[in-house]
Amino acid sequence: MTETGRLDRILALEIARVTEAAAVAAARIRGRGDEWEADQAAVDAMRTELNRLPIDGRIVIGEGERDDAPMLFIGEEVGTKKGGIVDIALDPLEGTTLCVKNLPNSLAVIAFAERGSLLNAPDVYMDKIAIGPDFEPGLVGLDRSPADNIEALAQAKGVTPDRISACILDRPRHAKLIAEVRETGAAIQLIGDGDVAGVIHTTNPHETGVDIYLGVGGAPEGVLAAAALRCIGGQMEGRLVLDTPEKIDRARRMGISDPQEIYKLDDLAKGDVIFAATGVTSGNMLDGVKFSPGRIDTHTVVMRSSSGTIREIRARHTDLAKFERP
Ligand code: VTB
Repeated sequence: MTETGRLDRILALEIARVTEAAAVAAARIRGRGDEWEADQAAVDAMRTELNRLPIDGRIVIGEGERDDAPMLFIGEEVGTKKGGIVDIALDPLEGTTLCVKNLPNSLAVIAFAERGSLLNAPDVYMDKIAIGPDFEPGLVGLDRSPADNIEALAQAKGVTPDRISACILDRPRHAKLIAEVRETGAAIQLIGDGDVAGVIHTTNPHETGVDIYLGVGGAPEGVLAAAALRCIGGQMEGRLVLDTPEKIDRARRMGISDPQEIYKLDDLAKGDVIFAATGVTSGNMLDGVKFSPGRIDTHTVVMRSSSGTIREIRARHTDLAKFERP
């Protein structure tokens, strides 16, 4: 952190190297069906790059708890230690299945935040709702029915509900939600995986066709998506799904006392946040990694909450040795 208590501005460029490296490593295994290998390649590459950064970093949202995740586990310290103190949320390969099936919208994702400003979420499910910027605060919420939320959004947009499109993960657990949304007349974009992208897509309905994100996905992905919305604008709420005593206990040990709490965007990610994502497979926000002889192209978005700047970095890499495993 700088004297002003904010994240060092230089990190807003350095962060791109981290997601680029993870995306390139994962993209080499794209379409090959091996989820474990794709994940491992992305994790290794991200970790190597993180450890080159001049930060004193601590992972708060990572690959899992230490025993289940050999690397980039919650609590792991990364960076050279010769720099600012940051908390880190990461998913080296968000949408692993998408990557190994070569389907759209798998991403390498990371967020840096001031210490203590990201929700320390256990690796459980989270019920989520998100819409883009420019709506009155509290327009939609998890305390209301899907139909009420769709109708409120339609009214605010000056359209009928059949002009609204919701993005929902295609899972049996969402059968009721899907039926309720369809009942309103709204369309649904069902996605196989990748709800970080799904939430971010609400911020640009013109390009993505997504007005609202609804449903239950991973809590870590919820915190990452919130970090992005803090930078772009938009509204989001999340509620952890703590449906067993064991999960309630795990959450309590991570400092969560009310298992029913509805978290607003600022509860999920507050303070200064820098977010970066590099496309692994092409999607409607980012192009995937492109390989050609002697050259690799990557497409990254980097955003910062304190300035609201959104940078797209299309990089053409010709020194390919930097992507070789150490
Ligand atoms: C979502 C999605 C992820 O997990 O969070 C999902 O965004 C939720 O878990 O890409 P289930 O697969 O158990 O429904 C992913 O699909 C994978 O991390």
